[in-house]
Amino acid sequence: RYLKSRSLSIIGCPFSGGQGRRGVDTGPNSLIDAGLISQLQELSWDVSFEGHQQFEDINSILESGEDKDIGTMKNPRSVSEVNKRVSEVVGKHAKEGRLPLTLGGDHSLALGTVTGSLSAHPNAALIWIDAHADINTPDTTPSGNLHGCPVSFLLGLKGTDVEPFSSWVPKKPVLKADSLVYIGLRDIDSGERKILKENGIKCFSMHEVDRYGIGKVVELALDHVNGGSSRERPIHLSFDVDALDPSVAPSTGTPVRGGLTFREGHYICEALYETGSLVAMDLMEVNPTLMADHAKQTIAIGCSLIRSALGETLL
Ligand code: 4U7
Ligand code: MN
Ligand code: MN
Ligand code: MN
Repeated sequence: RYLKSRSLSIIGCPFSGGQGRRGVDTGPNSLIDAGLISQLQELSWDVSFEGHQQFEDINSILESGEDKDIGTMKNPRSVSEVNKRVSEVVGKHAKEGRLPLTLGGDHSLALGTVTGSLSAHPNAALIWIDAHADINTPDTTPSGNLHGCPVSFLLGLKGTDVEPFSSWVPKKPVLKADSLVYIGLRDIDSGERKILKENGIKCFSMHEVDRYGIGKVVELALDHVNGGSSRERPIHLSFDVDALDPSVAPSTGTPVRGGLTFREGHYICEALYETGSLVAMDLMEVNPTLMADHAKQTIAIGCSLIRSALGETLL
């Protein structure tokens, strides 16, 4: 509906500066090595992949220790610069009518991906699948890790108008609070809980998944962003693999027990494909160096979630 044809661009983002554990920067290449490109071609997508983003210059600043904290924020210059570039490349592909599929990398990258896709589809809604809300501001973050903060920047919340981000993040908020919906939450910080309440943000935590079942939850989530009527609004799907239970996807930096099952995760992706309105997808936080005995399993699940969101059917 919003894409020129069945075409997508893979944007590999080998970056880990939004959090403290090395290895998540190898996620994108692991997904490519596992055969993601040919798997998507088999689903009759025209896949373009021009190699991973080159963040060597930024990553060397990161490693040199020169990127000193600004207030609470860790690695602020690296995270800001990477996201600025990501927003440009995602925006470019989206404006060409292709679906940008971003492979992370840590979830701070979603500041760039969502800013980019919304520049092409200003009316898009954001569906955020995660154990965490990633809505801390520089004032509320308990860790200083910016992978816990991208949503607050997208909404332009108080405390996010800070350098170096303010030099490029649009002054007018990228997203309105009612255009966002979460599924899978189970680890929310107290500052985040307050933000979610004050802004009336729609959340389907694991409690709601248990109560209603995943089918109903996805239906309610789509109703929320579409105002109950049609299913036509463009959707950006940002999928943090830690939304899945750690027994299903162990190789990730911030695992939380009590997560989505294998099928619940895939169901969400299948249902979003069925809307015909998916315009962008992120698959984030795969860290093959953690629980390395299970890295293959986690990578394979990353690929299959993507396939489900891009039209793989069971029958
Ligand atoms: B992820 C946390 F305090 N909320 O801000 C924080 F619990 O992208 C975790 O969802 C953030 O993996 C997790 O550091 C970010 C913490
Ligand atoms: Mn998470
Ligand atoms: Mn996340
Ligand atoms: Mn994580």
